[in-house]
Amino acid sequence: FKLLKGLRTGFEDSQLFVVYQPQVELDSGRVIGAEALLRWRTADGRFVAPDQFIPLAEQSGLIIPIGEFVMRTACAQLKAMQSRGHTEFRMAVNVSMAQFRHPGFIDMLAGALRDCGVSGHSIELEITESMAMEDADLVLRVLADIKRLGFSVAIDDFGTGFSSLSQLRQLQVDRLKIDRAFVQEAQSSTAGSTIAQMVVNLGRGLGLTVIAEGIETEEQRQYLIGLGCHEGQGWLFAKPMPADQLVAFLAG
Ligand code: G
Ligand code: G
Ligand code: MN
Ligand code: NA
Repeated sequence: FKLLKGLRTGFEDSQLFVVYQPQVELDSGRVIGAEALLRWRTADGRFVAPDQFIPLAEQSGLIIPIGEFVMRTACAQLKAMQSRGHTEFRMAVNVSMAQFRHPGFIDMLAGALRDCGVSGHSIELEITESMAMEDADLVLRVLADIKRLGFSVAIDDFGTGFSSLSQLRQLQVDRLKIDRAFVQEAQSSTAGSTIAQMVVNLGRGLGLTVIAEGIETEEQRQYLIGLGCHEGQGWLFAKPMPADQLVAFLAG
């Protein structure tokens, strides 16, 4: 309860901000985009982990204004990258089930695009695997509206939920994100490597792009390339960084 109160006043006092983690094409290393990640630094300088405060924001409804803040911040940053010549840059933004359920969600997205002067075609929304398998009718309906605005859609944390493969086939998604747990177990455990391999094959078989997260070593990068994984994200390439550093990172 105290944390929720802190989050509410922290949001009002601009303690929340967005960092960006580059995403690369695995074989060439070319930067193709970035994932926007929310951060909370309290007044006394401590960081609260997203795993702690995002569930709280979801339960309390605060995720609606906070999610809008993230979307608008990411869209404005995207616009800034585009005006520096990075016209192919793709911005990925995480969204919650609570946002999908909110009746104003699609209008919020359309408003953010309009006000920032960007197209949905340069933005990817990340939904988690468990979310994609929950409330199928609602998710299918909202996804259709999202696709109409031009957004692409990725399924985050793939491999950790309980996907219905027939449902996955129905969803209008563009990309699967292999959860970092499988990337990190891929070379040390048979189960980890089996799942990583299965997710890549499943994604490719469905005509989707596959991106692996949490890549920390060159060995992991080579292993994933060998599996046929297209894209990656992780400390090997870059940690999440503030907007000004992202601009410098792209400049090379
Ligand atoms: O940055 P970090 O690895 O600590 O992120 C932890 C989790 O928080 C990730 O699973 C990520 O998807 C989630 N997360 C980060 N930013 C946002 C956001 O803006 N909205 C939502 N819904 N989740 C986010
Ligand atoms: O949305 P998602 O939960 O997938 O967010 C990615 C999270 O993973 C972020 O919190 C980010 O800080 C974290 N992360 C990104 N790259 C790495 C990595 O290479 N190793 C580890 N351990 N965590 C990472
Ligand atoms: Mn994500
Ligand atoms: Na993830």
